[in-house]
Amino acid sequence: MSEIFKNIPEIKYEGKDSKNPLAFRYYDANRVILGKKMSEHLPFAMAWWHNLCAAGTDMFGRDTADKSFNAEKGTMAHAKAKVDAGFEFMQKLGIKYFCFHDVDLVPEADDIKETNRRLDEITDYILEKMQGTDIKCLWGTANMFSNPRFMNGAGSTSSVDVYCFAAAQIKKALELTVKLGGRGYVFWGGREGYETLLNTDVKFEQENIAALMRMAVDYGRSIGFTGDFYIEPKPKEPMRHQYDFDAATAIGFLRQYGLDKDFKMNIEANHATLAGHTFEHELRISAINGMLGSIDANQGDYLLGWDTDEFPSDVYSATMCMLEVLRAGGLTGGFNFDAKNRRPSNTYEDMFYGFILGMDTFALGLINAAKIIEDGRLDAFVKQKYQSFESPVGEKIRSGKATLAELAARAEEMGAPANPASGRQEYLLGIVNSILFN
Ligand code: XLS
Ligand code: CA
Ligand code: CA
Repeated sequence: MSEIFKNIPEIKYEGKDSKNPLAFRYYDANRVILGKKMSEHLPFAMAWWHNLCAAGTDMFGRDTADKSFNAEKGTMAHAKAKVDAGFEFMQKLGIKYFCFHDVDLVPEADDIKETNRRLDEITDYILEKMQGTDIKCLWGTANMFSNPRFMNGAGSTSSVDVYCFAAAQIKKALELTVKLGGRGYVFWGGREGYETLLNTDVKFEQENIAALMRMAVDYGRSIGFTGDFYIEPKPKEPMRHQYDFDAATAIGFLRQYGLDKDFKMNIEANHATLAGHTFEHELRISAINGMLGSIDANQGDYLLGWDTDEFPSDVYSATMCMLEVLRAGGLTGGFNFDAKNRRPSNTYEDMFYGFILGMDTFALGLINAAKIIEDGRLDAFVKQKYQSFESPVGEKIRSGKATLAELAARAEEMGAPANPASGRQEYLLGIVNSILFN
């Protein structure tokens, strides 16, 4: 097999003064931060679909990039060429994980038995390539949103036959995830939502989605899948209303249907902002519920109201993200660059620049977040802010022993309480800036 990304060397750490475009300026895999190597803090992953499949097509125009990798598209030879390209790409960048949808790996046949045969063949080939490397699958998933059969959803479809088809795809994708050593299995509810209540039974649809997830958990556990199942929340696009709007909604759904022990969240930055939240808000809500599993590392554009899936370049946001991840004790999943080059960035070099940008951005985020934690002023401020709850009455409230009548009596006794102390937001933002730009 010949080299695909000719003229692109292994990407190395050269330090912040390097002007070499094909080098890391901040991501230094072996650098130890808060007792752990950067590479352990940041298990990066390549998204098969964006990196090896998407070639720039949008609603207004066709491909701008060539992702044929010297093979005829739509053939198994092309599927294998993508594997070769993917492994060369990951090895040159030091990426240890990949994520995939079933249909990213092989061209889908009309007959699912044939598609599954192709999937067996390609995953045998991926396994072969994995040997002698430390590359593994981060998570797998089934694409249950592109094919027209899923126009009314997969778990939420109105057709019992389509529902069975979705079950078949999940079954196979789970088997492949186990075969490739995957840490997780994702449900992104691409068409699990609705356009109008005039034609939709929401309760019926949500119950069916939960039943499909329950069957997936049972089957996954029966074939030795010990990882986490993830819901990846997204509020809209493609559907007008998506059932997994945000982390809080998805967590409520999982609890409602008794799925919360097997599932965690896969939080995507761009989906967080589409839901009107910050990335760090979604991470915090997941973490405090014990459900911070994995991250789709990308970013949106504040001028555009859709899912632009850009490579992360916003160091401030990456810093806030890494603060949440460090405080939560790390991820059981990883950081999947669910990101694509802009349409005019259409060369092989651009594919590498995207990852170098993303990896350096998260390395900076990690370095900054560790400094903020070591500095201690932010954490100390938050602790101090709630200090009044360390009083006897505060402790009674916190331990669930207080009564409303008792608290009301105390309020009557004291008259009007003093205003709480200042939130000092500007002071705290100043601390963050002084740490970021010291
Ligand atoms: C789409 C999602 C999708 C999931 C996997 O917006 O990000 O790519 O990550 O199905
Ligand atoms: Ca995603
Ligand atoms: Ca996305």
